[in-house]
Amino acid sequence: MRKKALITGITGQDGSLLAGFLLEKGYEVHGLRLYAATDDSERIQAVADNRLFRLHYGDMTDGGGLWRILSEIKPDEIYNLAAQSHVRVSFDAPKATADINALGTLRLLEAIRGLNLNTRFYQASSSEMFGNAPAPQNENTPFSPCSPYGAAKLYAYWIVRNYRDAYGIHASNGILFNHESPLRGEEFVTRKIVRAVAAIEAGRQECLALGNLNARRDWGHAQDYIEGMWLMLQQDKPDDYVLATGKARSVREFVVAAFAQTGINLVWSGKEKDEKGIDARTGRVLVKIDPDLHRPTELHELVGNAVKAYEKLGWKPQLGFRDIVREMIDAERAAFRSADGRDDRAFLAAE
Ligand code: NAP
Ligand code: G4F
Repeated sequence: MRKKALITGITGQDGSLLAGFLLEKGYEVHGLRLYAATDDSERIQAVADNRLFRLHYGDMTDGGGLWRILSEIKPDEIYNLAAQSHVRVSFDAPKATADINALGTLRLLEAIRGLNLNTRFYQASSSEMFGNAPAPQNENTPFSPCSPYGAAKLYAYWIVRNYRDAYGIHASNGILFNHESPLRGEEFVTRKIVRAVAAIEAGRQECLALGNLNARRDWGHAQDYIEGMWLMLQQDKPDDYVLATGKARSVREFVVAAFAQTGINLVWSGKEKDEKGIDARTGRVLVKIDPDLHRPTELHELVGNAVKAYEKLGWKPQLGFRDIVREMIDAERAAFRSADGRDDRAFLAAE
């Protein structure tokens, strides 16, 4: 019997990669797609024509719509990836973030319960839930979120555990640390950096404006993490797992590594808001600080311990920091070289 999966957040980085992964495994893949007046299906172009792929308009804030879609599809597996996923934006839109990320998860679980579906459920939980708990963080680290995004994700995490215990639903939390790819949203720091570096190299941008250079993140590759999500739903028993590489780098290190890919040796001068990243050869200022890009509360260091995922799922990340930077920079440089019209895009330094 062919398995059916429903992916919420299908147009996002992880949703689009997971769709390709599951189609390769022979799944029938359904995607929940938020209506957008401007076409946002670029990431799913590669799978759009597959006869086993189907899109459904829906919104995580619309419980009736989710109920109807689940009753039509009756999926074997649901991957709940839809979210307002930008931490900085969650400070500006805390209620919408909670409605989508926290209550949206509850709406899906309620539909599974109410329809009495035999569906396995994956929840995209986040290392942001740990806040500034001492690193390294694992499944037993106490949570202390320091953003509206983290708090909303923590509600979703606990409601998944509660529905698992109370109603026997096969529901698992993947507590994923930052993971990147060329498909990463343009507002996240890694993609913003590589886009700017390629644009500066092509003479299309003067300078890159950033917020906190000293924040440290455990950056893995999204393709590795997609497989981890799937493995969680193939287990006999539901559980919660951290997926991470175990190594953290600062935003500053990411910037230096990205410029190095284009042959630029970046050196730093000045302090705090006056700090600048300078091309050692030409003296040109390539990076400056924009205090508006700082967050009201910052999460300083995330480093995950994924031993449980290794021992129970056999999961181990294959790609490391250098691979990620290289692949992301190569993709941006290729976009400039290609004559597909992408080179007229605006490179805005806003977050
Ligand atoms: P992403 O690229 O921002 O994708 C989020 C998806 O959610 C998009 O398809 C978006 O649609 C959709 N969405 C937003 N609001 C919605 C709504 N009201 N109803 C239905 N869909 C809605 O995020 P990602 O990086 O792929 O991450 C996937 C999930 O993992 C998210 O839940 C994120 O919070 C979580 N996570 C990510 C990371 C990471 O490092 N990437 C780490 C831990 C956890 P539009 O494109 O139309 O806006
Ligand atoms: O790339 P970021 O926006 O990712 P952040 O906040 O870590 O969140 C991502 O990872 C979470 C998992 O830990 C996910 F749950 C979440 O959905 C998302 O995918 O920022 C990374 C760091 C932050 O410390 C931020 O303050 O980079 C710092 N930063 C410095 N300048 C910047 C900028 N971040 C952004 N987005 N833009 C800047 O200009």
